[in-house]
Amino acid sequence: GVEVDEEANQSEQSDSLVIGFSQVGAESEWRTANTQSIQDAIADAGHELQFSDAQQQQQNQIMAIRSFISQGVDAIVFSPVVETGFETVLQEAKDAEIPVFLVDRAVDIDDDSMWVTFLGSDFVEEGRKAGRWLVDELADVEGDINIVELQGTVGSAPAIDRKEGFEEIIADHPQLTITQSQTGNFTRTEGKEVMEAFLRSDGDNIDVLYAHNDDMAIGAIQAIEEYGLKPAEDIIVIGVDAVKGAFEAMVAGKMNVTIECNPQFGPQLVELIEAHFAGEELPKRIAVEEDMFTMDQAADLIDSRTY
Ligand code: GYE
Repeated sequence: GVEVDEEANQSEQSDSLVIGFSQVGAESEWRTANTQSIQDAIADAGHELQFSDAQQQQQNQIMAIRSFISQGVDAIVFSPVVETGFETVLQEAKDAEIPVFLVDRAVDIDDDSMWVTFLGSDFVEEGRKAGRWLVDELADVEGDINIVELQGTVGSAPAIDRKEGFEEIIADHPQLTITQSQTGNFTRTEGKEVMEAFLRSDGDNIDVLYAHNDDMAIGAIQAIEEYGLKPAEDIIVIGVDAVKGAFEAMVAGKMNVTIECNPQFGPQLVELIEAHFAGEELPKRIAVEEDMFTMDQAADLIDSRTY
């Protein structure tokens, strides 16, 4: 007969965690890559995942977290669609003694005892990188520069912070002005629609598009072409994320730069969860490291990109 090592079996079982993950949605290439990375990492580590897609609706996230609590999951992973309005449900998780791991997006809550750690990118710094790149690019250009901005989801950490970081840099350069700014909700469709509206109202005076993510930039590129202008030539196009679609647009000469925001932190997240259950004290804030890529680097790098 087959000898079964009961003890090894048992300890493997008790190490396996049930993890509830309340994800923002499936609004962008970034998000799809992020979901994949977290799903894979949890499966590879032998844990069980309860996955819930909120379709960018806060109400759905509150319901999902309540259902994780009533199921008694071991840990909750939570990427909040917006920064505010989650105090009550996070308090409920805390009362139920279920550790919460914030990922990707932050909440605007002072009491950081409601989560174990926050693992995500520095969105303000991403906004600054976009601003610095533009200031550099336009160093020799004289006269006023009109910038239109496609904001991410209203009230979300990346929309608030990417705006703040970018504005901080251009504030020192009075010739740079944001003339129109609206949300495109991080999607291609809305990015295109809002860019069409920007072009209709002031098409011949737009010098730069700053989009809070690549998907909106890609939608906007289509709007610019349909309007009869050349993206990246007539209008400088800046995106954030560094997804494949942005590399394709840069290789095609239609986009100037993308600021990296790395979604592939699934393995790092699983390490943190396991460290927590092993009794380790974790820092409250853990940053994901990232870079930025321009049009002239795109062809060399596109094949090495993993998202
Ligand atoms: O940049 C955007 C996505 O929260 C960092 O959400 C994330 C942002 C990402 O929809 O593409």
